[in-house]
Amino acid sequence: MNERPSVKAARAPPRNSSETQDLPEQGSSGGQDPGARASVPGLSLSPTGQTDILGHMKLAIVGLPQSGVTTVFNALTGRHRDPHAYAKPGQLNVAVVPMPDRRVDFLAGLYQPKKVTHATVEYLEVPGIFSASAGGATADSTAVATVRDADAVIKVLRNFDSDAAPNPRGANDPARDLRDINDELLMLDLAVIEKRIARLRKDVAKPTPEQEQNRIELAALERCLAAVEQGTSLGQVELTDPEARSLRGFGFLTGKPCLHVVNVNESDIASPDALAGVPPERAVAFCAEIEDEIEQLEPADQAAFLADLGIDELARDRLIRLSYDMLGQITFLTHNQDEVRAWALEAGRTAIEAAEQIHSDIARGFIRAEVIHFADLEELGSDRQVKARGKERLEGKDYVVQDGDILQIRFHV
Ligand SMILES: Nc1nc2c(ncn2[C@@H]2O[C@H](COP(=O)(O)OP(=O)(O)OP(=O)(O)O)[C@@H](O)[C@H]2O)c(=O)[nH]1
Ligand SMILES: [Mg+2]
Repeated sequence: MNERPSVKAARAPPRNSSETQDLPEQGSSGGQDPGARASVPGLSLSPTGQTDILGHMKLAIVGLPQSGVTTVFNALTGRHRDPHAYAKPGQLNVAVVPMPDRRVDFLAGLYQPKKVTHATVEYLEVPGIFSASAGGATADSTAVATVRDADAVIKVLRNFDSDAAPNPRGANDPARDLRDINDELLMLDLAVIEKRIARLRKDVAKPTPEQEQNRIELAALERCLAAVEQGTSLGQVELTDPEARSLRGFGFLTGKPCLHVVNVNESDIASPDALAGVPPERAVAFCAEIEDEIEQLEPADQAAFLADLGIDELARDRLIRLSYDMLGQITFLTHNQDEVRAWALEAGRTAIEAAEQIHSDIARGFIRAEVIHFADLEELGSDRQVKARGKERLEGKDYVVQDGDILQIRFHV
């Protein structure tokens, strides 16, 4: 039996209804064909053998017991304001949240559409992967499968004090916790690698149609095994394209990009020591209680409040932005009289791929893309001005879409 989850299963069609309805372009009808997303031409692989991100990013939130996983999930998703939706202990929780984007707000103000749709991010709260003592993977298989299916992992690291909820590990030490989490993830990957290698070593000797493929996979896995045995995460293993492809279905936990949320006391939120030794490039100091207070303020008051605390951005927003950057996602925009909409797209994708994201009919009948950059529209104030200054461009199928492009795709079906 093949233990690997299939690539298809790793990328189910989007779950939120707003992604499956309402074309943002004129002249077509019917809902989106979710299957069409799988047929985007020119799919590329990330070096870690991840599947491609079509639709929105899925971010799995994990952490040691009592590190604040549930609190962070609730703050990121606004769940705590709905008592019926409150995440229960031990429960896998999923929420799709809109990605804040001032460009969408600007376009909505300008065009006054009936509907405004932000790009989205999916957060998955994954409880119970790690034991309190670390060292032994006690993971339940559903939780692990959920992380394998995610595009990236958010690791919650405890750095807050609470008499009511003392740290089960004694003193706070987020850098230690991160090491222990990574060790457990390595153990989980190791188990999968060893099992599969044992199988492949038998299969590779057989002259089957899969023999060549088995050889490639075995070579890749042996390199992975060596890395894991040295404590190196699989994201750092160099693989050829065919090797990476052969591994993409495994969803290796240490092969996934990750971000670190250091859950801090309110008084430490702007402290230079807040991250306590966790590498800063991919880390966010987070205090769920303040996040919540600020989110409920008017936008104008939010800025003042943040400045008061000595920070310039909500941790929630920074986290989404970091996730976008880390996963190489950009945003393009569309509008018509009905809807202004932001779409996430992998950097380097072309106009025809953006069209495919919108609707397969639009891609099929693609004639050209009329492109205005958001910065030009913002500066000049109207489409008419942008066109009068010659800043609108006509682009073909192979045009590489840029972050902030506003696309009108002309198509014929
Ligand atoms: N003071 C303070 N308490 C917090 C903070 N974050 C979480 N807590 C408290 O710490 C306890 C654990 O938080 P949870 O969010 O339930 O942590 P968890 O990781 O989901 O815990 P388990 O799922 O039970 O392992 C709760 O009592 C929270 O109220 C924080 O930033 N500051
Ligand atoms: Mg919890």
